Amino acid sequence: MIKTISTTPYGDQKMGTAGLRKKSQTAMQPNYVENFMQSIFNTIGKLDDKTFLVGGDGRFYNDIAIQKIIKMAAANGVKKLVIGQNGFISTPAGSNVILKNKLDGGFVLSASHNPGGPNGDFGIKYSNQTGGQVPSSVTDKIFENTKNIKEYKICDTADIDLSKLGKQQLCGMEIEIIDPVSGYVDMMREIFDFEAIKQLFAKGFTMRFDAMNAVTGPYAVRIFEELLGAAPGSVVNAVPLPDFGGLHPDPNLVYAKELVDLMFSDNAPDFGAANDGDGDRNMILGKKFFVTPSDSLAILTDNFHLIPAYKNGIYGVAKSAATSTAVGRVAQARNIGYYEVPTGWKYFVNLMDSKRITFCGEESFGTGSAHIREKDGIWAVLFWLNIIAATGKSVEEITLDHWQKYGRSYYMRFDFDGLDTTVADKLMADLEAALPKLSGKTFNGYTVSDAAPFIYNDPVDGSSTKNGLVIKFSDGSRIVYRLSGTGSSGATLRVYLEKYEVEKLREDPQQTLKQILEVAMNIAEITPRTGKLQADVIT
Ligand code: G16
Repeated sequence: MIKTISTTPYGDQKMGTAGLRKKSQTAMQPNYVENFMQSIFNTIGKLDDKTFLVGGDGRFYNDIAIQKIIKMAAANGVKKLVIGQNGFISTPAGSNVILKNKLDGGFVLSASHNPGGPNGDFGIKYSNQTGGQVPSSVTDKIFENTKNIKEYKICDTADIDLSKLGKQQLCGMEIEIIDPVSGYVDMMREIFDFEAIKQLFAKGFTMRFDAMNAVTGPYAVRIFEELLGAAPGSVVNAVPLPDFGGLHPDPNLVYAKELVDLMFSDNAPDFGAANDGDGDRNMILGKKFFVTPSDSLAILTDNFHLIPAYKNGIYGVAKSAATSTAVGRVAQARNIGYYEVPTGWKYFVNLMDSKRITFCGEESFGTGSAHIREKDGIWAVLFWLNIIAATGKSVEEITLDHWQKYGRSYYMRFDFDGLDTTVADKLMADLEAALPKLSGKTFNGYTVSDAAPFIYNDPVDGSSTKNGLVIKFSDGSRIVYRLSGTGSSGATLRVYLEKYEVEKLREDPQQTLKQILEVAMNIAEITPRTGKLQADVIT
């Protein structure tokens, strides 16, 4: 039943910030998924003692791609696959399955927060035994393999029934279908004070969780409504759909519009949250109040002692370079380790494995801890609920307390989408070349104190990574420029702005950052080079 099929390479199968992300139509080309998966199997080498996880966020084409992966794994001699029932698993739940069961890695089929459907995006995230996504040294080898691939192996059988829990066999490979929700729920119960949160809801606390028709719906209904007692209907858009019901499952102020409109209305519940397509991102809202992901990381870190799993202490904390410096002030005050890494959760994995950090987070709506090796949307929501239950304070009060204690980093991200890749690459290259000449110069009253590419030297494996360009000003303000690594076509220029204030704590961020935005646009010549007068998406 095992067949070897001839194929020809595609030249575009390089993984980005988090796995392979492509237009669904690209991924549906003949042998596209097969070439990519065979290249991974070729790169791993010996497979007869390996067990992998397979699952995904339920998006369009996952059902077909998962069957291909199962049949190819069997034909390549993989020992066993552990598969989420009906092909579903969230990215954090998948990381937990890999770690708890000591698997050799896994494949989560998701393009994360990107839209789904025939005209949306498809993706594959590949993790190793750490439960985190493989480092660039491995993705580089896989890419090389994709460029030379000549054949792939597949077990020529009917599709596997993924609805029945339990074990079956395929071409000599063992398959185990698992419930994707229960193990994750057990882990959350071990970390947080479910009793305290239950009492909070029993006293009439209200919440709205928007699952955005993506993978977290079943997890959220089970945890928030069934176990913690949030009112039925608190979780909305709770049924995962292949096209996310037309939603763009990116939990931010722009795309989670329905939730944002409710939370800024007079009918707002006490607490609002959303997760993304595969459940690793989160957005936190209070009544008429938004918490930036950078502030959220700082606030969670400062309140670690309120959470049962962390109350005896944490190792340290890390953020991506583009994320605001708010958490750095907490790390200093708490005297814990503090690290800055390139954008991409995979860069946190060595720091967690070597017990240098417990918490980490990014401006791109990701927060997490060393309980797994991926960011974790529901974990962040539970962390906030646990703080609220322990302090009796609202989201706004908790955040204000934090700013009063540490000052506030006004922070926003401006995305210039759909750029020609040549134009975007040249903009970045020219800007990098110009950085050395910027030091000491003053723009709109802001004097440059330092301007350089961000370079990360991993303290564990010694690898060095360059990602983004950072301009620092003498008052502590910063501009960071980088190109997104998660798009499926063209280029997106991200411009991250930050200004630190200790007294003016309740200003409008857009007003506060207006002048630095002008500086950022001018220094990088964004309008003349791209034709864009303003950003397409502001978060
Ligand atoms: C991925 C990575 C994150 C990164 C984000 C944005 O998230 O795991 O670490 O911050 O992409 O990357 P970029 O700015 O390159 O688009 P996800 O949720 O898409 O897997």
